[in-house]
Order: sequence, then structure tokens, then C-alpha cells
Amino acid sequence: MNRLFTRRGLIGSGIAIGAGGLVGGCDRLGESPTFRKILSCGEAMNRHAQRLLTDRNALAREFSVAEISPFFRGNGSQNPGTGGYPAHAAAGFADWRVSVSGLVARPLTLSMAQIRSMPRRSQITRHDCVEGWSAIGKWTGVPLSRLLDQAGMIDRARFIVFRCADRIGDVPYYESIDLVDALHPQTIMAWALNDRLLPIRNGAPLRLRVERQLGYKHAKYVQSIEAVASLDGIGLGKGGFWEDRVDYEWYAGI
Ligand SMILES: Nc1nc2c(c(=O)[nH]1)N[C@H]1C(S)=C(S)[C@@H](COP(=O)(O)O)O[C@H]1N2
Ligand SMILES: [Mo]
Repeated sequence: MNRLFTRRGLIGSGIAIGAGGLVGGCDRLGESPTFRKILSCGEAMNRHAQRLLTDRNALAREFSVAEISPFFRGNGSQNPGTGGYPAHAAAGFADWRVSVSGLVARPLTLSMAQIRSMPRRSQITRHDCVEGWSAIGKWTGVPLSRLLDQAGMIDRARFIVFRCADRIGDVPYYESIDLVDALHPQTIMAWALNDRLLPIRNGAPLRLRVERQLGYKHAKYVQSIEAVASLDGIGLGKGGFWEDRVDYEWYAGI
């Protein structure tokens, strides 16, 4: 329980990180001619106004190879010790399966070999954790939109829920995002970091990258992807492990 209070105490640093992210958003908006007519980025503009003007479909900033952090630390769970995970890890995740289910026409059960053979996207992005650290890494994976297309998402779906193999204090980690983020081109189910298969500490064999949001949204050790109409009745109903327990926002946009 101590740990939960520690994390709550640190949320302030997330606000500082958010401000950095907004500067990036401002740069990108500045490239749009329509936006330039309305405002110029150098002008005084409060953060609230910027937030309202930031297009949720805009891309997160991407970095160059030279900017990749030499070490991408792990945070939160760094090696799920339960539920068969150690055996899966020892077998190189050969028998790991990821389900795509819920409000879909064709539920899928995919092996890592199948997922790695799907179309891939790579992106070098900055991960911002509310605990006050950031790291830049190159992520490679299958666009989530691709998986959802293959499964045939049904109209009533509003959210995508990710269930993870790890537990914190015996509670399974989970997260959720809406369809704007689920279908965003940089939202991928990543299986590689810096051109190597994901290390265990960073979520092997598969983790979410949802680049316009803070670190806790990026579910690691993903076993199930589920399309749902509502978050009621999932976990404690607030859409994520930390959202259920501390005052972390469900929408953690940066
Ligand atoms: N399954 C799971 N996913 C998780 C966490 C976790 O504890 N369990 N921690 C979150 C937090 S707070 C952060 S900052 C990132 C850390 O990713 P990293 O370990 O690759 O640095 O994972 C997120 N996803
Ligand atoms: Mo985090």
C-alpha cells in the first residue's frame, strides 16, 4: 500500500512532462497553414487553450537513431513471476497466445510468430512516466488498427481493453483506450525495442505503445485485447489498474 501513496505523491512531475509534450504539439500544429492563420506558436497561449487545439490524430514526435537512450529502464512490473509467465519466457514465448475478442466479428488467437509476420511499423518515440523519467526508444510492432481490422470490430465497440500477465499486489494489470487512440497510426502492439525482441523488463513478448499518452497506459505483457462498449464492470470500472487505485487520469494525453 505504501507504494500507491508514493506514486500519488509523484503525480506533479507528470504535469511538467505534459507541458514538454505540448511544446511538441505546438511545433506540429505550426506546420498546418490553417493553424498558422489562427495563432503563431511563439505567442503567449495558455496550456489549456493549446490542449483544446491539439488534434488527437496528430502524430507524436519521432526522434532520430542518434537520440535513442542508451538504456531503456523498466518500470512497474519487470518480470511477472506468476501465471505460467516464467515457463513462457523460458520457452521463448513459443506458446504465448494473444487473443483479440469482445465486440468483433472474428475473434482471433494469435501466436507471436503470427504477430511478428504481420505488417509492421517502427517508430522512435519518447516515453514519459508520471514518476518523472523519460526515455527514447525505437519500437517495432503491428499496428493495433490492423489487428482490429482483421478481427472485424463491431460498431458498438467504444474502447479497447488490454489484459496483462502480471499482477501487482495480486491484482492483474490492465489498461484501456478509446477508438481514437486505438486507430491512431502510431498505436502499435510492439514486439521489439531497439531492433531486438522486447526484453522481459519492457513487456515481453508484446506491449502496447500509445504514443500520445503517458507511460502507465502502455500495457506490457499483453495476453488479451478486447473490444467493449463500456468500461463498467472491468476491474473497478475506471479503465486501468492505476486509474482504479490512485488519481491517475484515464485519458493521460501528452
Ligand atoms: N503490465 C504492466 N504494464 C505496465 C506497467 C506494469 O506495471 N505492468 N507499468 C506501466 C508504467 S507506470 C510505465 S512507465 C511503463 C514502463 O515501461 P517500461 O518498463 O518499458 O519502461 O509500463 C507501463 N505498463
Ligand atoms: Mo509510469
